[in-house]
Amino acid sequence: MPDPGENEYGAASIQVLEGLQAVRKRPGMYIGSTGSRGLHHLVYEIVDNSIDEALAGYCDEIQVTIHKDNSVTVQDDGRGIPVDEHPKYERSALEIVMTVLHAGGKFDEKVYQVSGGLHGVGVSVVCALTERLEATVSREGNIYAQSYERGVPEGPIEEIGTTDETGTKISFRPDPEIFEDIDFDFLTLSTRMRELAYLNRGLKITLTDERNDKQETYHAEGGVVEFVGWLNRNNDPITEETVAFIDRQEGVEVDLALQWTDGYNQNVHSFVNNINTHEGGTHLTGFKTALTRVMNRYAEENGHLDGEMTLKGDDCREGLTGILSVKVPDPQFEGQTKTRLGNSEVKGIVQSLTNQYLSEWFLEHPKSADAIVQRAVQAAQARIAAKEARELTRRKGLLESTNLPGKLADCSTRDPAKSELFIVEGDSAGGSAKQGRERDYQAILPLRGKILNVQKSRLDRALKNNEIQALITAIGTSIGDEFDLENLRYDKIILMTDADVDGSHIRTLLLTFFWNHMRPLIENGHVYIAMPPLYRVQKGTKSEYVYSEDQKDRLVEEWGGNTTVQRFKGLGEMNPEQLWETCMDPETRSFGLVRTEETVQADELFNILMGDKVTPRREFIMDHADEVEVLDV
Ligand code: 28G
Repeated sequence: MPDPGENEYGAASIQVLEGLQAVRKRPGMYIGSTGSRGLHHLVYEIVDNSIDEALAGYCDEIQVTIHKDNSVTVQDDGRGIPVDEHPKYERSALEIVMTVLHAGGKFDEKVYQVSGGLHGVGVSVVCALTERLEATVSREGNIYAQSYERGVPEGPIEEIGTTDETGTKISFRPDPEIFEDIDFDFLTLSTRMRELAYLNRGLKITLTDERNDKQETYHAEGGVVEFVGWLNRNNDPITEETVAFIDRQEGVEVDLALQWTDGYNQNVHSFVNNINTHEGGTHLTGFKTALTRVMNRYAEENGHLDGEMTLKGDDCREGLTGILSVKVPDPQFEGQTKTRLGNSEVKGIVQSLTNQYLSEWFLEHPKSADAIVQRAVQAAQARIAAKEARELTRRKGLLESTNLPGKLADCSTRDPAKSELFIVEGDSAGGSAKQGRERDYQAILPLRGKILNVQKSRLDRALKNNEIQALITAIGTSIGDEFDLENLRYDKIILMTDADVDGSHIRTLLLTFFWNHMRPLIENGHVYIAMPPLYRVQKGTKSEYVYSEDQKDRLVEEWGGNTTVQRFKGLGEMNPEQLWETCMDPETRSFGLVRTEETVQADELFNILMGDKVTPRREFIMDHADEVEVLDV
């Protein structure tokens, strides 16, 4: 062993080990978390490298495989990571990429740097956080391989065969010492792989799950146009054609596709260098400004506007499904989650290109343009009607928390940080919850029957619905533009519905309402789902609540004869004490937090669950029954 520090090799070794230690000691600093997000991020990080190779024009197929032991293999048909020896460090380029922190950034001249969010931390970070990683490179006629254990090479790079193909294959198993759980979720990975295929036209991505023999291939020659078509597959578009263009100005590539539907939601997603810019940014602002201007100009010139009326941005985007994907050489990401583009020059570029292409498209497709603009005019009329309805409601004081709904059993504390609101399905469960609760900090709002499906109606109608009014008043934040988290009256809002089909429908209706009109509640982690048990199994003095059929059968078998099984058909069948124990007592209750970081996935889900078409909904629920659960909690 050479004296560390004596030569470049020794110095480099120390640097590598220090880097490795740093990553393993504080993994969250590099991949965001050691939970499910961080885990999936390992795959994204590796796939990003294949995508870079595709963007460089050398790779057109990526295969991702989840193996039975939760190891994952990613394979591409690019040029293969270089393997030549670095003269100074006496090791291969492959080894440097795999073991030196940020090696990528230093000597890489990527066309599009991915420095946003957590992306682009480098393969070495993944290597350090895996139990074992195997890299196989095919290039210049040979196959090379090297393996690493928790980031440390098991041996030197070896030539293991010959080939006439080129590419890179990386297999790894996440380190269970680092991650809370190493189970990969097919829906999470497939959503991202599909998105990547749509964002990088022509690229073929295959995702295989060997745990249950699932396989999906994503390949879109039409790019974002097909993305929009896919997002709208369960909607009714008002025009057959999709508005689309792709162009580049001052090194910035802009790729846009738009299609309006007869629904009421905006479903526009923006991306920078393949990263979903959840918080928007200059590119989105440029697009929105141009869209509003072009539509107003067209409406004006073609006599669609009465009197003083102008179309606001939201009018123009009602029912719009769109993808804006830009590629920026040196992106500046800002915002809480580093998903807002800050580069000021991008605004003008997107605005001028959108302006130019959209105006042209409207001229060439007058029928479609008329339909699109008339739709926006209707939205503007409805907006004005909704404003009047809201003012009326406000005059009556219906949305103010000074006018709390009669059926709310409020808690006594006035400290929102300590308060919890249980939204309970049905009066009978509401009664039990009122008896069982800790009235000091727990409030109960019983809801009767089903609330209005807000996905199918505009806000003016929603506001006339009693259950919705009660909900808004009790929560205190108001809705939409007037939403203010400061006025939130409860830190935790807990949806407590029956563990059956109706219960899950009501839960989804409530979630849809929150998603559409009080989104920050979900984004800031204030919404929870109570998980009531299905059975209570008892033998003598011992008893246990169980949450599935399987679990019940197992327990009955394990405990043997003389067990009694109580089945809860709904919350209403639990007595106050049982309800307290299972759903309300902070010491014993089981909850799921509603999280929706994947907004494409979330919009999609709400759309399918609450939209007009019944068949896709049924199919979706059947196909993804367990994932709907996972997504909900
Ligand atoms: C399968 C899982 C993940 C990759 C490549 C290809 C090259 C490369 C990767 O270069 C940086 C830049 C040039 C030395 C580049 C091959 C140029 C020529 C590449 C991947 C350092 C690394 N030939 N494919 N990196 N080079 N696929 N897939 O990681 O100077 S990473």
